[in-house]
Amino acid sequence: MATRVTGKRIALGLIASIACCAHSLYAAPTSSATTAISRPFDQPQPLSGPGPSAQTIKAWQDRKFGMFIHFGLYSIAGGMWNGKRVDNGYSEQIFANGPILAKDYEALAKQFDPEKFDPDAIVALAKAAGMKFIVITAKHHDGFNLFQTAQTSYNAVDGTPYHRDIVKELADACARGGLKFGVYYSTIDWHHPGGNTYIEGNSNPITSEQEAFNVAQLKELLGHYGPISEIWFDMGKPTPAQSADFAHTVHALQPQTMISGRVWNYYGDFAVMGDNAEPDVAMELPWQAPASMFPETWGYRSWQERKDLPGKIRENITRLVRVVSGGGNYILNIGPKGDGSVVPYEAQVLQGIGTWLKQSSEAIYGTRKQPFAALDFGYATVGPHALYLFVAKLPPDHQLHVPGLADTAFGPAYRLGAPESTVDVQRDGHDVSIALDHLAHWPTADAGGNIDNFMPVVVLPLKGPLRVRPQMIAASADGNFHLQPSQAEHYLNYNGEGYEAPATLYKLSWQLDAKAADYMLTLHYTPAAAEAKVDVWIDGQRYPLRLSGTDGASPSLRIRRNPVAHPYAMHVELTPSAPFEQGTALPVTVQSVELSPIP
Ligand code: H79
Repeated sequence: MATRVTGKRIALGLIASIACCAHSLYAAPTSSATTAISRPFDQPQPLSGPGPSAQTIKAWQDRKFGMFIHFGLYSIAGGMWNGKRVDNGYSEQIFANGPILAKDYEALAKQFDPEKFDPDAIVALAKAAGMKFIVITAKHHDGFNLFQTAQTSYNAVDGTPYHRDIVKELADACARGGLKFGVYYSTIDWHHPGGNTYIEGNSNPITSEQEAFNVAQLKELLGHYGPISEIWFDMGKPTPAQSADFAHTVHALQPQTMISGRVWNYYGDFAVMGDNAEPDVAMELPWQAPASMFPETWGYRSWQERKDLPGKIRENITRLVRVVSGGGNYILNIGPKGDGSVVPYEAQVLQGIGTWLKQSSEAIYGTRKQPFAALDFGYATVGPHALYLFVAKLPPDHQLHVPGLADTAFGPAYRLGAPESTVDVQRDGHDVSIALDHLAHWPTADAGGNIDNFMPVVVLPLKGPLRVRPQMIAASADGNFHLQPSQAEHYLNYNGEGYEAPATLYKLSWQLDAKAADYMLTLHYTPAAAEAKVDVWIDGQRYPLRLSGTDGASPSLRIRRNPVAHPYAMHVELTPSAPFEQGTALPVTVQSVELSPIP
């Protein structure tokens, strides 16, 4: 039988000198190469090297909504070449999609003179939209640079009639306007001598010469433009050493810059979903969902059909709310025209979102993810003093049913923005419900084009701690549990070896309606050649397990429930042996976890 080891003993054993680590789930830095933060032991630890502080990460997460700008030479082409539409792939990639000869594409630089590019107006638009940060394409795959770089004259200052540093001007405008500023940086370069043009998925290997070029540019970007709140690495298929090189270059100059997961090989400070994708599993680490106005393009496309403005506003409010309710950050793109002007339709979408956000801001910024697996009426977030319910779909009985909240004390509920009309929260078994018809300001009819009435928010003021009884798995009649992976919450590692690499599983988590205090636990797994080590966590207590590999069943483990730490459910988790770094996958394929009570 495996020995029982407490998390506290592990933490103290590893780093005896750190006094802050007495909590059983918290890890100290695990090696001499320090990381800026450590996370609870049942979560992946950041890879080594300096990085953003816990405070920076929290502030980044609290911003929730930002602007992406795709702007470059491709904006002049606008999805057209030689008078014809180029419709295979994104318009910012027209160089490769055309395909266009390098000398012909380069000639666009002589036309680059975006006289209508107005950084202060863009900042004002972002603020009107409720956005808290802006990220612009300093360099996209075409290799053209919006900033002055000593590495090549192929940049807005030295290679165009515009002669101005767009990155600098936007950085300054963000500073004036109080927005955080970040840069997008593609590590591939179709224009680089000897570089590849398009290969499948833009998963280009990075030559060591390209790596050196990128590092030199990163030093410029992190050195010359003030604080960079995030750097949005994108694409390519760097080696782990190259990802580390890029990340370490950034953090050596600005440890507080949040690095996107698309630096790959798990070196990011936040995970990035696929283009226009959202996760379908629970997330516990910082993450962001990147979105374009239309999935077909990020760069300006002159012939894009832009219809149904109210629908586009509603779509983006819904995406924002869904992402924020999952604890993420939503970054929505605009693709200005070649002259630098913002497409009116895109400005109107942002203004529409801003109108909605003005009345709903309390329920978005600075909130935490919803503590429920799913809600039939929509989404939720948790603020310091309230639970916020976003009503995407009016339930037929006009009541909002929220599971597992019977032990939370609430003040009277009201519609956000209309606190004068209230309704008491009803207790309903383990659940609570709110009768919307008792609210004077409830929109009874379909919101239609009226954004003010779209996705209304109900506030449940908290009068004490939020206590959520999770959805629990019941024991069979004999008190045993037979836990399947399909019943578990899955936690995934994103942004491994490039865009096409699938996310890997690092944690399974079950909530059990356990009646006994002590159980024998056995893990069943698909036999494999190698030995493996995993940790079982019971109510926050770590139990290491050594798996022979060949057996398919673990030694049995005596475990004990901790109802003080987890009053409702017994929380069972499986992770790689702690501490484990970002990117570490569970070393075995789990078939089931069996628990039987010990009388
Ligand atoms: O800058 C934007 C894209 O140009 C860049 N990422 C965003 C933020 C990007 N470069 N390469 N890729 C994304 C690879 C993505 C490929 C795919 Fe697709 C996206 C495959 C399916 C969706 C492109 C669009 C190919 C088919 C449709």
